[in-house]
Amino acid sequence: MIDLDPDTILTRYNVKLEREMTPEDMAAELYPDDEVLRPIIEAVFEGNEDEVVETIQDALEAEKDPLSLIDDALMVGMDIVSKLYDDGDLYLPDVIISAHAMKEGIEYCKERGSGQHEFKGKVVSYVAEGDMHDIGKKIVTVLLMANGYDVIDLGRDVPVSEVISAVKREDPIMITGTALMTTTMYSFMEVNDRLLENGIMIPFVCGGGAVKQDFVSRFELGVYCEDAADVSKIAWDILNGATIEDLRGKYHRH
Ligand code: B12
Repeated sequence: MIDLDPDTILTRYNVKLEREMTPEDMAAELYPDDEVLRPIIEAVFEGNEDEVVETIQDALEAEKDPLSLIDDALMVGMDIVSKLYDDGDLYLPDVIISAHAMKEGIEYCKERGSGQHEFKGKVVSYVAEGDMHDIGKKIVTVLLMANGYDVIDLGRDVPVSEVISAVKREDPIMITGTALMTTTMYSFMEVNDRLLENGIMIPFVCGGGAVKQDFVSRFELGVYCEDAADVSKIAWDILNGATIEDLRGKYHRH
């Protein structure tokens, strides 16, 4: 018989087995009273892209500013989804569906607004050269987007030179790299060296099945993180002045 620790299972899948309220009821308690914003927030929570656009149209008719709807409604909806996910009351696919609805809404608002929406910061995300495994990277990018970051998603099997060009062009606050194979993760070292050659000293946060802390600690810019949910916390720490050493101190296991 396999000796399973139930606590491990609950943590790993991030879902509670028993709950007294449905996620919808929990979300309803967090919705604001504003009768124009609330329907947009609910549509994001439900992950209904068409309804997100329709409710934004209603808000625009009620003279709301399109760009302000990004922070005041779309992000609020996503914050509720993130909170319930962090508490183990929603599944990851729920987060992804809501993030898509939010993204649709952001595009719609940006097309109709004048000026620029302010994201918290920009992050370049990619999967190592030669590696087709991109499910983890998708989770990382969705969680960053959900927390208000502008994600430049380079996709999978990304050559080192492309990562360096993107970083030079986009000037992000950090990079996230994913590798699922022991053969592909070595390209992280090359990225690290090329960044240093170019005088770029931003945190290079690495994760994915094959990657281990000992390996990432071997290159100067590397920060290891196992849990995708921590990437937005790391980004926030960077915005608040955390150095690579600080991040290693906080997120590495000792
Ligand atoms: C699905 C899968 C595939 C799919 C990939 C589909 C896709 N679009 O991603 C397909 C079928 C294409 C595939 C192909 C291959 N695969 Co494959 N595949 C897997 C499998 C079963 C699951 C991987 C996965 O998606 N896990 C779920 C995701 C969510 O996990 P994750 O990426 O690690 O991400 C999590 C964390 O690591 C973290 N995370 C991820 N990135 C980051 C980044 C940061 C910054 C942070 C903080 C966190 C973080 O967040 C996520 C959530 O917790 C694994 C076996 C396994 N059980 O792991 C083998 C596995 C990864 N594959 C393997 C191999 C060998 C291959 C092939 C070479 C097989 C072949 N002979 O053709 C090819 C390689 C193709 C290529 N060049 O990449 C090996 C790798 C062995 C190794 N260590 O090198 C594995 C381990 C299977 C095995 N046991 O042999 N594969």
